[in-house]
Amino acid sequence: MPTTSFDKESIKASIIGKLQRYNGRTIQDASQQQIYKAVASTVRDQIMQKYLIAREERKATKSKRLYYLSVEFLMGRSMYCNMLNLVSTDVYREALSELGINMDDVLREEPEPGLGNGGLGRLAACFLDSLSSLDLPAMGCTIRYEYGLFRQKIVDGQQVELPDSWLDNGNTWEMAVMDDACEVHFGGHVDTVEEDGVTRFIHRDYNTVEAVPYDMPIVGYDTTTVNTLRMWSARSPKRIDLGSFGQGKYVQATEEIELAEVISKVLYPEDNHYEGKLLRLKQQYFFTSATLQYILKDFKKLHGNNFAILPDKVCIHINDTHPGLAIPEMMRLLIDQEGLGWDEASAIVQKTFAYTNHTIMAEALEKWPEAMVKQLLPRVYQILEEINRRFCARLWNEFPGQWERIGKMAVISYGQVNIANLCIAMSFSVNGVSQLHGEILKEETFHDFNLVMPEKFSAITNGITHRRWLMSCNPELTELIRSAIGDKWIREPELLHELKPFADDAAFRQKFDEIKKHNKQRLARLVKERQGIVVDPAFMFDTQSKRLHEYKRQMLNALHILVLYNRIVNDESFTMEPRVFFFGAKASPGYYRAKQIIRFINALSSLIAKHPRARKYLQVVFLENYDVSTAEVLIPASEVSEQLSTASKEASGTGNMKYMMNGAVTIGTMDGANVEISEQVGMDNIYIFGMRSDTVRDMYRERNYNPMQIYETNQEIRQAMTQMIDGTLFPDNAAVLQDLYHSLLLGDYGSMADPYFVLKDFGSYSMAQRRLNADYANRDKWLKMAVINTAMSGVFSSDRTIREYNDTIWHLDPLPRAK
Ligand code: 26Q
Repeated sequence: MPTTSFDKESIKASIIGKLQRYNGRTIQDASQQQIYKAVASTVRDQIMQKYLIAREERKATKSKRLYYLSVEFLMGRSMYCNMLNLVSTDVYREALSELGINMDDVLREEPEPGLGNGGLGRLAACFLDSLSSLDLPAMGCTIRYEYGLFRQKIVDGQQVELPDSWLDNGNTWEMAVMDDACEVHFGGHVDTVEEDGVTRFIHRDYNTVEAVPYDMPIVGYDTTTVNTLRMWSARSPKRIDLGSFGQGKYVQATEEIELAEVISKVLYPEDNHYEGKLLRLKQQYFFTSATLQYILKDFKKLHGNNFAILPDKVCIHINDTHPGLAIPEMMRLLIDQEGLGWDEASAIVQKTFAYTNHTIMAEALEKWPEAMVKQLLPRVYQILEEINRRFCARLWNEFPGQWERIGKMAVISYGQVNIANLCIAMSFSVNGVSQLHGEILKEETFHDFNLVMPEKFSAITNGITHRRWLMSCNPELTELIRSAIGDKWIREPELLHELKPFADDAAFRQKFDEIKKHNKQRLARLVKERQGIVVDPAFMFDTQSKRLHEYKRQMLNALHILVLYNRIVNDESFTMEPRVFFFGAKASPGYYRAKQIIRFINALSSLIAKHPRARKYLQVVFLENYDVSTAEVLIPASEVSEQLSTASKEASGTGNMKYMMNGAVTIGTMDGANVEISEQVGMDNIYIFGMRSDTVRDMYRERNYNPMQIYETNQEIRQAMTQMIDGTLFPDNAAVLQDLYHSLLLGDYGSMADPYFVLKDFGSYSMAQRRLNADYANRDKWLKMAVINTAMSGVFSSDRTIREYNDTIWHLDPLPRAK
């Protein structure tokens, strides 16, 4: 149990004092928001005490620090996890209850910083939690978006997007660090001048944007280490000049200010999809340039100008390609600002950067138009050209005369800057996020790179922090585990496997089941409160929650539900275990087909609700606005975890791990980390179906897949498909899903039909579902599976992932623990 000098009485006194001083209120007449702020700032006070010590410690030890650069950090709420890490949540709960305050109400007041789309951003957040908990010195670096991912509402079965203004009431966890504010330059041109025989490059006539950092302390579990998430905010160097008001220049000045500040205004809502937008490029350069300037400034403060040791003191991790411009930016600063030569700078850079790839989806790989980069970042562009020239010369030696191959590997070719190629060429490590993904990177996506530089490639399977995704979101299960196997697993999560024998302990299973029931009731309350929908906790809870994307195949799930509906309606003797299917998914606002899938799911929900017999067995609930906080209620309540991506497409998945840890059984394909999950639990404790990744690859190569054949021979599929467009789902407008229907059967505009093999895998999925349904009816069997899933989930703790990253890539020394 974490220890602290902050006991119950001092917490109480502190809360009362803060309300008095800041708001002039007593607890009785303070608003919920004021109470939240007061409670949060008592937590913050304790963090600050530690933060101070941690900073001193860093100055003294001068140890190597990791900078984890990511355009997304999907942090979720902080207060509960901070309490958990600092003291015990129980002390707070008691203190609040003695003040007549319900802690859960207070926790709900915290706005959730949704500074991420999905998996990649949430992974970054889990990594920060583990880094601090393992005492590894690190700083996360990102953009302080004024608006995070949009809030989703469902209106008439369709997604509507609303802005997420999470900063409206201020952010208790951050502080501006004005000393570290710096300038970022865009546009202009570069002059080359000779000075004493040395060529210098001078950037002129640029536009300046000011970067202001806001730091958020990241506390580890029961440790003195406090790391930082640094969020850069864009500001115009121009202040509104009242003098210009009268001269009519006021509007112009305001426009200029807006142009600068728009850079950190909003998070792009595309997930696994790239669009070459100028503002997005500005965002990426903005935060990487500010970060690199800070890294060098901090390095010089601690180590002077001895840049040769920089790779021993700094490691920069690039979370996917989005922060890739950090590479030429570091070259620029070392050469233009610090006066190093190219070779020296390049050697340092290549020992400092590491890159993780998170997707093999071709449409997500970043390629920027050369002209855009040249105009926006003229000096960086020159550096990219030189990197490219040297890299292509090296490739020419490896593959003489093979222009096409070199063109594909080049940093600049065919009028585009290829950021993934840049990252591979200039990093010392390139890694995938699961075994299978790592293999695909080596064998396919980056095949030619692997021939030339095989030593760079590795795969480290993703993980999730068990502190948030078990201890914080499922306190009852945490207690049950404690009572069975003690506390050691909290620091060494792999020890959760000691729980395995308890799968055969009837009394333990009973308690496990009770807890699941409580969590189902908690979810039922949330659904009732938020959406007015009544769900029966006696039903099986089956969930698919993740971004909406064709490759994730929410369609497979939805079509199967429609088939179940038909079985019930067509055959009076048909029965099944009653089941609620929950969906949680945001669609990128411009992704038409994804939005149609949301319409399909919602129409399905109404269709079932209208049929008296169908609704005895089936219910479909589309949860609005799926975010981290919703996941924290949804996942502990789920019994079935749907992980249906077309094999080879999901790099890892991390939701799959969260469900498993909370005792849900997976039905899924051999894709991403499902492969490792199946290895951990064994094939008897997971429902695997569908084509394997190599078969999928062959099917793409052979180009002879014809879903129409399946449609013609499989009556159940034919009926369900027909219902998509015959008015069954949309009586008033049968054509709503026309495009979706066509994409599955015919393909459009010359593209392949059913490119993610929904129809192809349907039969196998449906069979797996039959087995699952039968097993669920056997309570003992089912609960054993559930317990084994939790017991074997320890390796998916991000602590294991971070240890692997550290042992093989970062080589950071843990900070000593202060007394
Ligand atoms: C790129 C350029 C321009 C605009 C947007 C983007 C962009 C934004 C987000 C590209 C990709 C993403 C997000 C990718 C992502 O979340 N990938 C997921 O990463 C997880 C963590 O490794 C994996 O578990 C998932 O399998 C993978 O899909």
